[in-house]
Amino acid sequence: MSQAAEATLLVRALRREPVERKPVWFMRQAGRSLPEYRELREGAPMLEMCRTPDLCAEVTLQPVRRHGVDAAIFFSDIVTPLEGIGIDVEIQSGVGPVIAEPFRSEADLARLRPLEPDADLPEIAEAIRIVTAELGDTPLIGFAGAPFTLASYLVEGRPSKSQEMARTMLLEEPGLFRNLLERLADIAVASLRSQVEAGVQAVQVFDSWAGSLSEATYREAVLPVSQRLFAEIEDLGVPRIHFAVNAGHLMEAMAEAGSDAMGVDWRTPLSEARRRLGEGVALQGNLDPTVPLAGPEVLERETRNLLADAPERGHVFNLGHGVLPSTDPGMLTELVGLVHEITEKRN
Ligand code: 1CP
Repeated sequence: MSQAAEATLLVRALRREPVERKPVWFMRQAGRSLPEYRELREGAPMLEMCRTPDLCAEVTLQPVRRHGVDAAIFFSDIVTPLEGIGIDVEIQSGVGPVIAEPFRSEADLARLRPLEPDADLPEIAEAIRIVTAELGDTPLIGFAGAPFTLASYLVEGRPSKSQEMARTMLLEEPGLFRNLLERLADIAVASLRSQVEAGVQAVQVFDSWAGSLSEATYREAVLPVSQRLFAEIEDLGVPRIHFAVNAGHLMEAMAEAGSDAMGVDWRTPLSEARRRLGEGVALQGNLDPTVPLAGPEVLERETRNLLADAPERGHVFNLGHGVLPSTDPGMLTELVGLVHEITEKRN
């Protein structure tokens, strides 16, 4: 990693080193809240965009130009690697990922061959190279779907509120489900390794739907696989963030997977997360994504409250989940300014 990359606010905050002011970026900062995104998206299927390096690079850069965030997140989706190995998946507008032939039995394991990023998804490394050249000193975050969350899409075949089919398979056929998770971990590792090689300076593993599991089930069925995933990217030397929604009950267990930082959703106060997790892990989050919808006074009040409750060291400001599509982009620009102003004063 270059000297410049070492020095970014994001990387230092994720390593719990002192920073002049807190870094801020937003999950789903690229996307439907931006008119310039909607204009480019017009008519282009999402996964096709992910295969077009210039478009992908442009959409990744849009929120950095507009809001002055301290990091870009690479524009792609957690199901892109599945498409890369030949799974028939489509991202339906207003729905999310839909799998043509959901994963149902042992025979389906054969469809989950290893990912070879250079051959299967060369567009991603190319887009990352374009983005990092344009970003200059602003770091780029790469990402992957965690095994359980990807498994839930494969088994359910589409977005699901409580992952009932996936959780049933986990209980009824634990060996098969474990094999599925192991293959998905291999795919995530291959994808993340190639993203880092192409230039991303931090990675986030999204286990968005892990919160539907009890702690005991998470520990038994998912944690060992996620632990292996994080261990197999440790040598890359970039900070690793681990995130789930509605998973306050799993916080300690998920932290045991071995990331450098935990993404916290808005339901758990950051001071509570710090108390439960200790000083050894950085925290990212966690403004309620509806706060930017509620007007400038609420935005300032809630941001000040959150920062007063957040640890001084090892905190990256973010929302507690993705930007809601109806968010006024002006409020996000405002929020970036607020976080910079408030945290600069304190240092
Ligand atoms: O314009 C459109 O209609 C497409 C909407 C869209 C976008 C912009 C989808 C469909 N994915 C994305 C991009 C995306 N997905 C990014 C890009 C970078 C950024 O954050 O700006 C990232 C990091 C993701 C990751 C992702 N995809 C997650 C994990 C994060 C999270 O929100 O919890 C998940 C669960 C998905 C699946 C997915 N893809 C798209 C949707 C609508 C969904 C969620 C569906 C569901 O509710 O299950």
